[in-house]
Order: sequence, then C-alpha cells, then structure tokens
Amino acid sequence: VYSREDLIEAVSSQMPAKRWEHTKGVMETAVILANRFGADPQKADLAAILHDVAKYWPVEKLREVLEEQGESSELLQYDKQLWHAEVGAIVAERDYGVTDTEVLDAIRYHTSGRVGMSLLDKVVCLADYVEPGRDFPGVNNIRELANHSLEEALAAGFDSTIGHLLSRRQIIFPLTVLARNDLIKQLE
Ligand code: DGI
Ligand code: FE
Ligand code: FE
Ligand code: FE
Repeated sequence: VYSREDLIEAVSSQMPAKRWEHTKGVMETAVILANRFGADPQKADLAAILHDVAKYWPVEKLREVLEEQGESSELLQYDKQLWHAEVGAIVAERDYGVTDTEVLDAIRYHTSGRVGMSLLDKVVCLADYVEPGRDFPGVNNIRELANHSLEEALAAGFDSTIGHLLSRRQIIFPLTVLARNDLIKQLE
C-alpha cells in the first residue's frame, strides 16, 4: 500500500510537469471545497491526486483497460477524452490499492459526472473546473458561484462543457447531459 508521498511520486511521474501543476491545483481546491461544503477533505485529496493519473496514457492502453471490463464499456463509443476518468478509477484500485468506493467513484465520474453525484463527486469535479491554473471563458463566473453553491457552480461548469461541445458539433456523452439535468433539478 502506498503512502501519500509515494502515490504523489508515482502519479506525477506519469504526466508532464504542466499536468502535475494542474493536479496540485485540483488537490488544493478540492480540499477547500470539501471543507466548505462538508465533504471529507482527506478523500477529496486522495481522489484529486489520482484523478488524471491515466490522462497521458496512450489511447491504445486506455482502450485495452476498458475492453478488459466485463461488459464492454459504453465509453468506447464516445470521445477518447472521457476514457482517462474510468481508467483512472480502475488503476487507482488495481495498481495503487485504493479500496474506498467513494474515492474511486469521484475519480470515475470526474469528467462525465453522473446522476446522483455524491458530495465528493461534486467537489472533485468542480475542483477540476476551477483550480487556479484553469483558464477558459466563464471560469471566473464558476469560481464565484463556487463560493456559494456547489450545485450552481457545477451546473454552470457542465453548461460550459456542453456548450463548447455543441459549438464544435462534437458528440456529447449522454451521462453528461443527465448529470447536468440532475443538478438543475436539485436546484429547483
Ligand atoms: O482531464 P482534465 O483536462 O483535467 O479535465 P476533464 O477530465 O474534465 O476533461 C476532459 C475533456 O473531455 C474536456 O475538455 C471535455 C472533453 N469531453 C469530450 N466529450 C465530453 C467531454 N466532457 C464531458 N463532460 N462530456 C462529454 O461528453
Ligand atoms: Fe480529467
Ligand atoms: Fe483534471
Ligand atoms: Fe460572492
């Protein structure tokens, strides 16, 4: 079993320096958001460390891991950018000995979201949107919303992603739309 320090070494060695900077931003932001909204900061930190572990794996290696899954993963039909999240959860468990299903789910759903996102899922997903190194149109508005409401901020994050995909005529993973709708319902 890995100490936090060893885990950081193992994860950071699998990505370029810039992506590790992003990961450190997500770690710091996830802990702040966990404390703000009542999630477990230690779990948020662990999920953040591992969330992009597979981001720079070759696409054939990602495909291989997803194909090894019992029922062939639906994700294989959608954008490759989505694959690292599911693979990250699988390797967190298999290679790094993470057993906490809340942490594994926060990694698994950090890109797509899901219906019925847990507090930890929301915190990690939102931290990924607003960590200090992020710069995309509307990020400051999402940061402002994150001071007040986890769901408002995350819904705005998904709106931004979905809008971006629409503007480029890309295929949208249906679960992202369902996750976004579910957050809107929670706000009603
Ligand atoms: O890994 P990161 O760059 O830190 O952030 P991420 O895991 O949220 O991003 C993955 C990318 O996936 C993001 O730039 C948008 C892209 N993407 C492609 N199709 C979809 C999608 N993201 C979502 N949420 N839903 C999609 O259908
Ligand atoms: Fe990611
Ligand atoms: Fe990320
Ligand atoms: Fe404010």
